[in-house]
Amino acid sequence: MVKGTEKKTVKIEGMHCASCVASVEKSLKKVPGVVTAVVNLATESASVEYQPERATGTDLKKAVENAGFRMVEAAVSAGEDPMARDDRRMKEARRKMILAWAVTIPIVIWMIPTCSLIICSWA
Ligand SMILES: [Cu+2]
Repeated sequence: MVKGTEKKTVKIEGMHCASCVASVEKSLKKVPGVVTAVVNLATESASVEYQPERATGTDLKKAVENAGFRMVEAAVSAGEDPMARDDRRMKEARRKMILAWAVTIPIVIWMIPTCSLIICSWA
């Protein structure tokens, strides 16, 4: 991965075969700033790694259109890579754990003297 690049997955419409895939890839790779472009026919998507200061989403879109296809801005946005998603999930889990402890600890603290008091009064 080249430093300072961004990865984007976009949906490509209108591809039918391997030669369509090849022409989309070729066209995307010709865009200045695009480092790699991998097109997947089965999912009708393209993973593009590019330098955001040199290539924009519009450039990519134009390249796809020049090849004779349509590019749809995918639901998978640039910021939502799997790593970020995992990180968010972990923070959420940690928050839940802290909340659980915040509820449990006072109960435990309250229980200890109460328990020992009862046991003591029985003894
Ligand atoms: Cu084709």
